[in-house]
Amino acid sequence: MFISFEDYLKDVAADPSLKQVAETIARLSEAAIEVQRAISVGRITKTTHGDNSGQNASGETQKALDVFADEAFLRAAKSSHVLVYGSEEQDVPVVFDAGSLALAIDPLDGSSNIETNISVGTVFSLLPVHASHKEAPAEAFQQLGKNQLAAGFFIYGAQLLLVMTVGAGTRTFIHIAEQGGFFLLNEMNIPVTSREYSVNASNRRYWSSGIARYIKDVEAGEDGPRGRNFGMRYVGSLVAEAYRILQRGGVFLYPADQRAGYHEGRLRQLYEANPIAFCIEQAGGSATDGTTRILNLAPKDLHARTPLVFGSQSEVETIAEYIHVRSA
Ligand code: AHM
Ligand code: MG
Repeated sequence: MFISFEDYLKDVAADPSLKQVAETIARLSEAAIEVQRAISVGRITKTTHGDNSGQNASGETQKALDVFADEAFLRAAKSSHVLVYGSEEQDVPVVFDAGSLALAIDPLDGSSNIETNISVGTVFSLLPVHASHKEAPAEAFQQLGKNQLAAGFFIYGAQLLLVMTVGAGTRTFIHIAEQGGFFLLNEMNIPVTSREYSVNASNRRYWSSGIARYIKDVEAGEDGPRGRNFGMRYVGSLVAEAYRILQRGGVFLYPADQRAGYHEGRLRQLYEANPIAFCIEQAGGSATDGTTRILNLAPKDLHARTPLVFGSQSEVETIAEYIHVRSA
């Protein structure tokens, strides 16, 4: 028998400290269905596809679908228990009238893949707003990632999936339109060891010596110091890489590099690294900035970046050893 998302959320809401979290995630899932519908019709609707709409806070070009997704999740946040909404597509956090939660969100991750029919997604993180944040709610984003109450991501791909955690394991739900909702698909469990890595190797010449040596050694396969063959997969959509790793193990790296603007890597701490790290850890994996646990990193501002390494525990540890050895 299938367990519906509704029933699962009822269980979550039985814990009074998570009731508002459960209700908020239910609203986010409705917004995700809206976004999935917009994606599925492609260029037929000009309001959601194609034309660039401007620039986001990081100076990156916004696509129409970035803006559409941001508006859909902003409405969902406003009509649930979110007091402050911090989005990749908004320069500064948006504060509503009432609520007990801070939502950090990348409304449309991997948007460079939209036209190519490759999976894109939405990544979200829910933090508590404490009494001490009431005067300046955006300060709720200054908490460590380990304070997250819930985190997850939607994947708009061959299937509409929701991967999420409230700190008691990581689960995947699949949307079945004919049945009118999401249903539990899997409890995720990342294998400890792996033979698959994921990195944008075109940046090799900008990497630190530790990262370059790690990749050189996995590429050397059974003839090299690692003594076994590895495969490589890189989609360019964080949600797709994260889900593949949750399913079958592996390791993902987006390290810092020497390009201007990449000295802290590419991915954003609050709405990419933190939520992915929470889901990965809750599935038995690890997530670091190369050496330090992501969920213990001192928070910087809303749009700050961090190097990100996550996946099978033993491989994440091996990468930290390469970084330590090379910088020693
Ligand atoms: P975005 O939020 O602007 O879409 O950027 C994040 C994306 C991730 O999905 C992906 O892991 C990474 O950027 C790919 O970067 P690159 O094209 O440098 O390999
Ligand atoms: Mg993103």
